[in-house]
Amino acid sequence: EGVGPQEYLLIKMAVYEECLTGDLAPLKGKKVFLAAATLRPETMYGQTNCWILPDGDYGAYELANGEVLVMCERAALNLSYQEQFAEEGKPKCLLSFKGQALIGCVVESPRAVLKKIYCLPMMTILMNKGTGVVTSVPSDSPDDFMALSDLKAKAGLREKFGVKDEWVMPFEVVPCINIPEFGDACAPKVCAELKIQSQNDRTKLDEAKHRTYLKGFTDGIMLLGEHKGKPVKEAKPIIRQEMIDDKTGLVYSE
Ligand code: A2H
Repeated sequence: EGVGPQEYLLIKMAVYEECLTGDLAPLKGKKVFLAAATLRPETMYGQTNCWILPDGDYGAYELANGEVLVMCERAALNLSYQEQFAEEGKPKCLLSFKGQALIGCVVESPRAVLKKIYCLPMMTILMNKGTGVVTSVPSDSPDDFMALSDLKAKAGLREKFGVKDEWVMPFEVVPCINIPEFGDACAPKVCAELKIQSQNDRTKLDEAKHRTYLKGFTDGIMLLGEHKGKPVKEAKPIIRQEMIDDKTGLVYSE
């Protein structure tokens, strides 16, 4: 984070047709994707779920090619200047809704080993950054690991947001990168070392992020996928480009 623009890859998570009901019913028949902004495309093998802010404002925006992307309005406006939409500065919004409408939705996400990815609530999503949609890789992201741990540990939290046990309880981290200092899943390791209590433990989570983020890049080795065995610093730009080429990822700057 700094003064310059941040360049993300938007991961196109395809919404299962049967989830386009209720508030989302007007989107039936469209190809709908949740657009998750990430800086770590090489971790996509380890996705376990997708994070949404229940109270956040989201929209479904139609691209020039007819596909529909779900994100916050600010991101859609930014993206409209980046050649994805029919009209620059005027992203076409088909539907607006609160994040809660997406909770329990199932998506299929590129590169993920798990085929069914559930949308779950995360309280710490910032709507002024990225798209407001975050893909969860609890093996390598301390924030993701703690948000998943909170949902598993707190029945009241699941109940509050209408989260069924079976959307959460079966899911464990999917190790996708080895870091010699931390083993096959750095986030749970560092969260335990720092005795992090919840997703709201901001100071410690920032420390955990600092301990793991750079190391994943400099020392990490891929454990899954076509680039298994390669160092992350070699595989990361290749995976990023492969996802752009096969259109499962979109470059997005803000
Ligand atoms: B990262 P930066 Cl495995 N609110 O992707 C909160 N967090 C958000 C967000 C938002 N609106 N938009 C994106 N993010 C997350 C993977 C990942 C990420 C791993 C490890 C570390 C990591 C899987 N989640 O980020 O503030 C997204 O999570 C640590 C920095 O722009 C995105 O990349 O630097 C990252 O934060 C972008 O954060």
